[in-house]
Order: sequence, then structure tokens, then C-alpha cells
Amino acid sequence: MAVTRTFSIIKPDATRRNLTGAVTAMLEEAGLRVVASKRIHMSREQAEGFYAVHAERPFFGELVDFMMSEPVVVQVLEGEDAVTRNRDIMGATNPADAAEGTIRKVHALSIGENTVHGSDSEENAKIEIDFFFNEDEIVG
Ligand code: RTP
Ligand code: MG
Repeated sequence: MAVTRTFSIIKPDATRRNLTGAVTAMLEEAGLRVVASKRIHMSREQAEGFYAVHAERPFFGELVDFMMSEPVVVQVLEGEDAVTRNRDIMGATNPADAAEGTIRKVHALSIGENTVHGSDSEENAKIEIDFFFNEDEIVG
């Protein structure tokens, strides 16, 4: 399996509860390496742009407001089959459906305040990494 990259966000419900380290430790224990990381406060433009694919969904406004509500930590993760590995450790979108031991089962508060984002394909990972990082900010 090839070493690839994925994009992750530690969401406002987690930074608010001081869980940046706890979430990052779960990512690292799953075999992922943090090769870029920064704490930012998303602007409305960034939140709307990042989630543009969900613009027509009923929860879009709530999602954008949430992502702007507190700082987030955006990260590039590297590892074997990183996209799938990250999705596996994240768990299902709704924590009620998430498997035992996953980040969302352990930490998420609700389907909206669900602690982490992770790219859902290698193609989207590249787009999402480029949205927040310059190549010289990523140190593998
Ligand atoms: P993500 O993109 O954040 O990794 O999560 P996902 O693929 O599991 O979920 P997705 O369907 O892409 O939805 C993106 C984010 O929107 C929020 N959401 N709220 N209130 C709701 O019914 C609802 N559904 C989704 C969640 O924060 C979800 O992660
Ligand atoms: Mg998604």
C-alpha cells in the first residue's frame, strides 16, 4: 500500500474542549503522521468555500456558523492508505452510529458537532490540502 496524504480538521467542538492533543494522539496511534498543522479561525469565506459541495443541504448554514464559531486545527496527515485509515479512525458522521474506539464515538457531541473532518477520497484530499496549505508548509 502506498504512502499517501489526507486532510483533517479538528473542529470547534474539540478545540473548545481542549481536545487537540487527545484527537491528534488517536490519529497518530492509527498510524498517521502529522506533516502539517496550523490553528486558524475560519472566515465565513473559508467555511463557505470549503463546504461549497454542501451548499444546497438543509444543514449548510448551521455547518458554516459552527465551523466559524471557535478556532480549528487544519492538518495534513501522511500514512499508508491515509484517506481510508483516517476515515476508519474517525468513525461514522453521526456519533450514535460510530464504532467503538473511533474518534467520533469517544469525543463527538452530535452529528453536527462531530469533532473531526477527513477527506473522503484522494482527489478531494489534494483539493482540500491546497485550500489551506502551501506546499512549503508541508514537511514529510
Ligand atoms: P466530514 O465531511 O466532515 O468528514 O464528515 P462526513 O463526510 O462524515 O459528513 P458529510 O456528509 O460530508 O457532512 C459534512 C459535515 O456536515 C455536518 N452535518 N450535519 N445536521 C446534519 O444533519 C448534518 N449532517 C452533516 C457534519 O459536521 C458533517 O461532518
Ligand atoms: Mg464529507
